[in-house]
Amino acid sequence: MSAVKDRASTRIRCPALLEKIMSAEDAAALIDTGTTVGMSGFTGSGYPKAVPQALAARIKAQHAAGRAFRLRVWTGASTGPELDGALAAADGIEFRLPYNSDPVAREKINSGQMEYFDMHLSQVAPMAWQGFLGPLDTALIEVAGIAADGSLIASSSVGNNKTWLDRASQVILEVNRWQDPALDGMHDIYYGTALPPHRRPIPLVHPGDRIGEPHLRCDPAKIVAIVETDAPDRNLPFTEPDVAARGIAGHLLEFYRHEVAKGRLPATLLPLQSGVGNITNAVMSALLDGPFEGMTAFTEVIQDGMLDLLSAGKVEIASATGFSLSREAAARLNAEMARFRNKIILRPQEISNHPELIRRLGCLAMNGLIEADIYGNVNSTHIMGSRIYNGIGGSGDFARNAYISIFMTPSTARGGAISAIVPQASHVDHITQDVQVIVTEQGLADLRGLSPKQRAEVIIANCAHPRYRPALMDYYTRARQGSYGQQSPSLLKEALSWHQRFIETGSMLA
Ligand code: 0RQ
Repeated sequence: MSAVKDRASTRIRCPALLEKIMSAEDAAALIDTGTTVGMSGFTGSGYPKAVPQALAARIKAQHAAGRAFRLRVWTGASTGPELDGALAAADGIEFRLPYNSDPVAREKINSGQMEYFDMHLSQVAPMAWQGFLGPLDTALIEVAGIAADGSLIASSSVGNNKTWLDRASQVILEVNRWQDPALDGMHDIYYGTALPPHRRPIPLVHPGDRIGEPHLRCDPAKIVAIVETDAPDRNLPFTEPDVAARGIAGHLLEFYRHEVAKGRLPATLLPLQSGVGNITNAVMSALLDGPFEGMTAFTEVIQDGMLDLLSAGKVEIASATGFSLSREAAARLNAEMARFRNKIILRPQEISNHPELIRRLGCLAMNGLIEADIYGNVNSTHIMGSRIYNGIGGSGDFARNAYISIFMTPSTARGGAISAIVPQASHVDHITQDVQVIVTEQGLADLRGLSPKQRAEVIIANCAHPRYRPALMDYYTRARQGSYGQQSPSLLKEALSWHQRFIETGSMLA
């Protein structure tokens, strides 16, 4: 035990807390069936890694003994296989919120074995405070260390940790020695949020503003267990942008150049928000080679491409709530932490995604989509209208409030069997009013100021794949003749027939 304490003491500087150190199995035993656990973690960073696996083992043993054991799980956003994957595989999650990208959990959701509440990421903490989500029993939070005064040094993501620590009846901490100790000082935890009618303006007017405290507060009396870990975040391999992603990035850069030339954007652009994935990395690479200097980012996640932009000095400061890096980029971040430390600020997700701040700063929102219809309604979440892919994440927070809301996608999916541009979206996350620009490798549709019919013509002409363009034009032309109304012409019996054809034949092509 004393050896454990000695090892821990470099990261756990508060002597009074050393006696709380225990094994992951002992900590997992403190979590009961039927309770709600608020976990740290955002897009694969800063999530607890040991206790969820011990919990999964406990759940399996309980199930084998014929006893029910399921939890309600709240997170920041997606976590990793050691958390969502392990608990879902053990059939231990009864209900989960918000964003998920774990394939095992996705399968449980789509087969009806797990309830999933997909919500805007900025709304999770406020709704927890408003009491809309029910009580929170346990906060299970990864930290990079514990300061001498008992305050917590957050890990590689902040997510909803502040709220979980404040709201939970008991707290379990994982102190992960893999996380770089130099993360200390990178976080900005704002404690000024309140419930209406006591809300005040959030005093942030630039992505680089610090408005809070470097550490998370935590009532030591609530800490029931501290578990030491030494395990990496889920660092996915970097995928080189493909031809379509590079094409999309090219069109977008051209659009930004044009907007600057027209005087509608400053030469430094406006704070960038970028979603996750291959296309975003391509856009970041294009920005690296592009003409814009002195940029900033007000976004959710720092990806490899953003690190390159920071490193090159093209982006001066990036505000986010967590990292989502490849293994190589994570190693680079750790090696050069001293340099990046002053250029990156990690905030609670209710601040990184706050509508008030996104609107004030005038963010350029760049997100992926699954499908868009000819009128510019966007589906970011559901395959064929009913199967969840990931979730809305922060895309809605940014899309509605951005200076320009941009959605990007390859024009086809599944080897060309699916058109990303369809007569009618099979599910809508972003209504046409929240979508100003759509970009595919075919081209860019600037929808600002256009009526639905004008939008349809531009989207079909500029964004649809040539293989699907004639069929879309044919549908639209007939809808203009046979529709019940002419504001957004549609043929109700036919509008979703492309999706039905895919389900029946494996292709949207007739
Ligand atoms: O399926 O995984 O089975 O191969 O959808 O598609 O092309 O790899 O796209 O990784 O850029 O993700 C919208 C999902 C795009 C993402 C979405 C299938 C395709 C593939 C993924 P497979 P790609 P990307 C910041 C902002 C919501 C959250 C968000 C997302 C899979 O951007 O989750 O924006 N967005 N958050 O085959 C059927 C179509 C399809 C399709 C693609 N039209 N029909 N399947 N696919 N288009 C981050 C956070 O909020 C945390």
